[in-house]
Amino acid sequence: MNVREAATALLGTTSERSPLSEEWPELDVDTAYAIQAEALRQRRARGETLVGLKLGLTSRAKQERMGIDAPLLAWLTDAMVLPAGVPVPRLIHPRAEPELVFVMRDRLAGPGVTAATALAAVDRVYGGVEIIDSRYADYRFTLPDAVADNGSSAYFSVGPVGLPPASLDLSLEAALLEVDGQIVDTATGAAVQGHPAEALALAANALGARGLAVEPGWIVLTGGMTDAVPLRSGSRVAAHFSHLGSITLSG
Ligand code: OOG
Ligand code: MG
Repeated sequence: MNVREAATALLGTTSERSPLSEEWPELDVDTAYAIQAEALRQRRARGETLVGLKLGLTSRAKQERMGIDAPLLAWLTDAMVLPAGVPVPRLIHPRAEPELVFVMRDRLAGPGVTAATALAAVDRVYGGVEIIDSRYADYRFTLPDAVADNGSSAYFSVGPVGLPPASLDLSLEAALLEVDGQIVDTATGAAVQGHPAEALALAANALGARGLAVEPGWIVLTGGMTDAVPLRSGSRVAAHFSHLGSITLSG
């Protein structure tokens, strides 16, 4: 199997499959990012537009659940945007996670980007919910598997309130995660690398090393603050943020 074949296979997956690393044991993280880039190329060739990027595995809750202790980057396209009120389309085994979301004003590229310079390049911060849907059975995968699978990305929804980042302390911004009326988890922005701007800086430095940048206007999901919860058909998941409003999704 080569990079193009792996990208095509993962993009075409509509039910649980075995991890790529089972048939490709020497798959490394760099090759996995090449697979991710090829999958993005194929998405763009079929008319999707790149709208930003996401970080994954930036909180301890997520790293511990997945058994992987390193963050990853993945791409977001317009086809992944879920407008408010639209039910989540049928997926393999979707899970929902609350995230802090940046919309960029300035271009940002490493090396040397700090949380402070990263935050200064942000236009607005929003609350959001990401719907992940790993193509791998039971969400069991290695870091290269997850990178190749574009970080399990499926859909994301951005909340109704966008604030200038200087107007609130994002390390203290809280999210309450609710499933069918019950609060099941809570976290603050500090769960994400100490401050979500640290995650943005990490992305800018990682992209800079690949000759890329975080571009103006891009949406950046900074990573699940809590563990993700299954989004069952007929159920309702909501994330309530302290200053950034609420997002409700139905499965
Ligand atoms: C990998 C994607 C992780 C996040 O926010 O941590 C992610 C996974 O958990 O399947 O999107
Ligand atoms: Mg996520």
